[in-house]
Amino acid sequence: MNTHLIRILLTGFTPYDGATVNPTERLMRRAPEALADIPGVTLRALVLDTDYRLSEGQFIAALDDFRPDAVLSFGLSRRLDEIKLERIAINVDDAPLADTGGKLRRGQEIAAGGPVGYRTTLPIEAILQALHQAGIPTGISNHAGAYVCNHLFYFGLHRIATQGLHTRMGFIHVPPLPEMLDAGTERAGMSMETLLKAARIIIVATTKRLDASKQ
Ligand code: PCA
Repeated sequence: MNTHLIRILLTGFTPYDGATVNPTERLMRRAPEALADIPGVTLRALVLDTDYRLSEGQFIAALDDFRPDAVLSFGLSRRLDEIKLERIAINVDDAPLADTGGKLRRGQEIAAGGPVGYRTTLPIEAILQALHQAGIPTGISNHAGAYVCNHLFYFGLHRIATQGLHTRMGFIHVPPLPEMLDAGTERAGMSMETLLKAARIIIVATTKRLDASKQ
């Protein structure tokens, strides 16, 4: 029997841009209990500040302390109606919106002289298929924006690469919760129950790939 537990770090973000809710923060609060029964996995869930600088230190602390086999980072994208599995992180901070610390970044490199981009190290095609099989609206995206989510995605992959770690990492953007949408909208949003179900499927698909690559 394989008694090795796969260590998965889940991250989400605090509300930003004047909102009071970020579904990914709520997902982090619910996940440890709701997803505690996934066999072979030990989980840690972390809420990061939506702040370029603070999120880096918070991420490094968890990476060093927990030493995850995989990091699944979640963030909100208010315009989405489906989950987006991000394929590429880019080496640029460039958003018209300041972070929650009040910092505005335009056209700035994340890692000076670092590669222009990194590809996700999650099996996103397998994850996409598993989510579709469960009837959860999902797509693949080639651009995670250039705000704090892409920042964390790039920063994390760069850190993992430069430290020579085997940790896999990917980023998942999620739609707003139904209650975050304007009254009368035709959009559905995505419920916390669906988000939890999706997180479970993503964890299981990632774990399968990690198991396979160890044999
Ligand atoms: N979404 C933002 C940052 C935090 C979050 O949940 C983004 O897409 O960059």
